[in-house]
Amino acid sequence: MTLAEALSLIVITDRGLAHPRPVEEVVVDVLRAGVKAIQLREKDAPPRELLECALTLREKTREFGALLFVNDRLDVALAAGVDGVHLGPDDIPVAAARGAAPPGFLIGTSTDIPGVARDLQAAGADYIGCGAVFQTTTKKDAGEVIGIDGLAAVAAAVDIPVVGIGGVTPEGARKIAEGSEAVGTAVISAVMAASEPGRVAQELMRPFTRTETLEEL
Ligand code: TZP
Ligand code: MG
Repeated sequence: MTLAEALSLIVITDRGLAHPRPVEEVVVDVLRAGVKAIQLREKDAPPRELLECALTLREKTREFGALLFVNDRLDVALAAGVDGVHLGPDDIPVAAARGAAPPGFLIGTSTDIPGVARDLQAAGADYIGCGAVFQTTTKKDAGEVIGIDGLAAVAAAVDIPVVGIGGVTPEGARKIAEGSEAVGTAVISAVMAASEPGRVAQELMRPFTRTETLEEL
């Protein structure tokens, strides 16, 4: 499976939204449903707690052959031995992380500006999260809604995989797949707050999952 295929859906954690279920329970449900990328993002957790959570999720993701990323904290990601880190504009720069990380360690980053996306690719980023594509209430400083066109411009500017983020629902995922070269989406609330997270995850992945047609066989 390529990185782009694994990124057809990144499920991002939020224990507040998962409540009263433990966040691990929601993660296992989506892993069972076939999700291949999880990002641990717990903004309120101190590093020690984040590490504990990363170690727990590392076991689960390994069991299902899925990738695990830690948001914001390269130190926690390296200490937990996960697959990668997701670094935003306020975190340590991608080039600095690349210099400190072992070979094969994955670095995701965020931008909604095509020129910046090219620079991040040159700095060593493996994928880009781009948004907010749609209106979101989950991230207070998500900035302007960029729409499908904004996402399409970023995806067209780089060769590395781009995923759309921000207010993505199954309907939004279909629009993204139709209107851009993004390889998938990253979601928090659509999955974390769902009563059936695995079922919603499958709906979110479907538009990006290649099905062979007769002509291709
Ligand atoms: N970055 C841009 S929008 C966003 C992040 C982390 C929040 C996504 O959450 P949701 O609930 O899927 O809109
Ligand atoms: Mg960050």
